[in-house]
Amino acid sequence: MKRKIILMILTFSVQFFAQVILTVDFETADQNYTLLNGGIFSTEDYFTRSYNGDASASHGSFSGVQGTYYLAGRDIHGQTGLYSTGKLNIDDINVSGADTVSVAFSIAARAASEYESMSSNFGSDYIYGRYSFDGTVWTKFAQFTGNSSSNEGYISEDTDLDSTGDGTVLDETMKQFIYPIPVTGDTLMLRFAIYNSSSQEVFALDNIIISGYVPVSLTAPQNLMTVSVTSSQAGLEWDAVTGAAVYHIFRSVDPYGTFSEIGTSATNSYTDTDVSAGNKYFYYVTAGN
Ligand SMILES: [Ca+2]
Ligand SMILES: [Ca+2]
Ligand SMILES: [Ca+2]
Repeated sequence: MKRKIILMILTFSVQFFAQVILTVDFETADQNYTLLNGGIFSTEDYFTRSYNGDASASHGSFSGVQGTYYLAGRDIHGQTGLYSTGKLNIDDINVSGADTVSVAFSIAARAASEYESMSSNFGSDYIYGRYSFDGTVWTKFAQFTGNSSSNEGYISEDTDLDSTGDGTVLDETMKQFIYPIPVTGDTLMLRFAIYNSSSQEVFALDNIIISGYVPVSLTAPQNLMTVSVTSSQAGLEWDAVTGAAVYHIFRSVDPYGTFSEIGTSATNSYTDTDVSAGNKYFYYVTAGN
């Protein structure tokens, strides 16, 4: 009986690691952010870091809060000037090396009868996010507003950014939204603008997470070898690769032919049980995550 197994090893694979670049969760005051037009003007009139049970800022309890603190706004429309908007600024976010960035955050809005879309000049209610890499060109990436220019009981995501809400309805439970941002520079700036025009309307924002997707090359698996061979199976092993979460095993009967993936393994070994005596098999293994 003739058994012959010949092995080969292939190359590098490029994978993308998501890594958190910056978090603004409001658990610490003024950490990584600044507020414009912030303050507590009365218990029903504020734009401030707050928490459930805050006696100085009346908003009831929001559920799904990350940690204890969040940013809350009520009746933000003129404490520091006619129709002034509350702004949350996050500057100097170093995204160098990332191909793509995502911005995730949680948002809630208490039900009220006076939410209007941004097409209502005086009663409009909104929260939107913009980004810039150079500080001059700003691109809106997220928006929440009323669904019509007349009073409604809620605001929702404005998925097409046309100033009328049309998507997920906000309520008192924090909901997470995630937006991709194409990287065109090394330093990212974010702005959130919040405006609500009556004392009944309350917004809350929490847990802003900026993540980067960074290309990382995994090294090729080395020293692929057979550790056991019978007439019906071949046991393979190779050196573990740092950062690999899965290995893909490919096989062909012709070294110049088409290799097919015959299986995956979470560890640096694999047993091919689909072999028969008298054949040559060629293998390669790639690392992934
Ligand atoms: Ca928080
Ligand atoms: Ca309103
Ligand atoms: Ca819309």
